[in-house]
Amino acid sequence: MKIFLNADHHRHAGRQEMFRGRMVPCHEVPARLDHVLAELGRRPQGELLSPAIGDATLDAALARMHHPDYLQFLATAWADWVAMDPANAERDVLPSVWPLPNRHGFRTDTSPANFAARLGLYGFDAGSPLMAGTWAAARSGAACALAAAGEVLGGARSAFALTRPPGHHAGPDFFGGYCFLNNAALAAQALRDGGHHRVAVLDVDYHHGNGTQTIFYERADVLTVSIHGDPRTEYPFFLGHADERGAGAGEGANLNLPLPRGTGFTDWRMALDTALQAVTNFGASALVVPMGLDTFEGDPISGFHLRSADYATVGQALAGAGLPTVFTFEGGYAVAEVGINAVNLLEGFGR
Ligand code: Q9C
Ligand code: ZN
Repeated sequence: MKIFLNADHHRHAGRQEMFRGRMVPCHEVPARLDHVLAELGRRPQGELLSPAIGDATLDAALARMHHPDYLQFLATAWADWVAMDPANAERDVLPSVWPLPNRHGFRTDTSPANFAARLGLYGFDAGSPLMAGTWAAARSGAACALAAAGEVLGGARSAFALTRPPGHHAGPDFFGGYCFLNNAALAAQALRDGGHHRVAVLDVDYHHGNGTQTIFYERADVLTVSIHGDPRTEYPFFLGHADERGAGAGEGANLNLPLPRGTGFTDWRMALDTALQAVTNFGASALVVPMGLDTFEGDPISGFHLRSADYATVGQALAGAGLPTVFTFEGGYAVAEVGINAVNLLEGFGR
């Protein structure tokens, strides 16, 4: 399969994230992608390419998945942060104050002028640092997702957007969970625009794909399915429950398969079969797989127990859907093993 590599990914390199009241080193580090690349060097799965997507095409695609005010916020966030105080340039951007919705006096139509307040409008956690290169890195990553979709539209069986920061937690107007632009959603929309009438997104990351679900929640043409740690105990906590089935025209076009922390491959694999059956029942003609490898037993921030060899089985099962497939690189924080696990999955899927 063709692999679209985000050559700008190093420009997004967070230093610290807030965790339980203190700053800890970031989990979502450039070395993650470098390990995938190194493993692809040992076990090549296809040609490595740079995306050839013009700025105007990219901007148009971004504007369809994200709100213009949010994109504008991301584009100028670093400059606005430094403008607050030149000393801020020494530190990454993190929100620390949020509006409480549904409280008397809260109005979404008032836009605060203070940058710290605007940051809290768009960012939903204090664990997703943004820095000088985030916008450039995220944009190039979005281009990788569009290029991968283009490859599949051109007749390829599969393509892989090898990029970071990841994307599945990014919604129409929010960032969080280390994600800024929703690469999987961009790929799914590109597949729709390219002529696939029904597209499915099957998210296998440990964390619920709250951004992707939100983007497509009221749409009948894109099925979103996610297998993830039960949000009652697992991040992102506030979305991802089994009773969220879509709304309006999208009623029935969202399927959440939450599993308890501690789930091993036997039960996870059964959920995957349920997910694949839903994709088949939906009648999708193309598939997007946000490929998180944080279901791995050695993942430092997650709670499933998949082993490295299991990812080949996952790849084989995904191939069984028989659909042209775009993969996007999402989570997976056991840095030394993430390359092996990713390539096992791709190898299991086949070229
Ligand atoms: N500090 C993805 O896998 N932090 N995002 C959880 C530990 C957020 C994961 C609490 C985890 C986000 C793409
Ligand atoms: Zn994750």
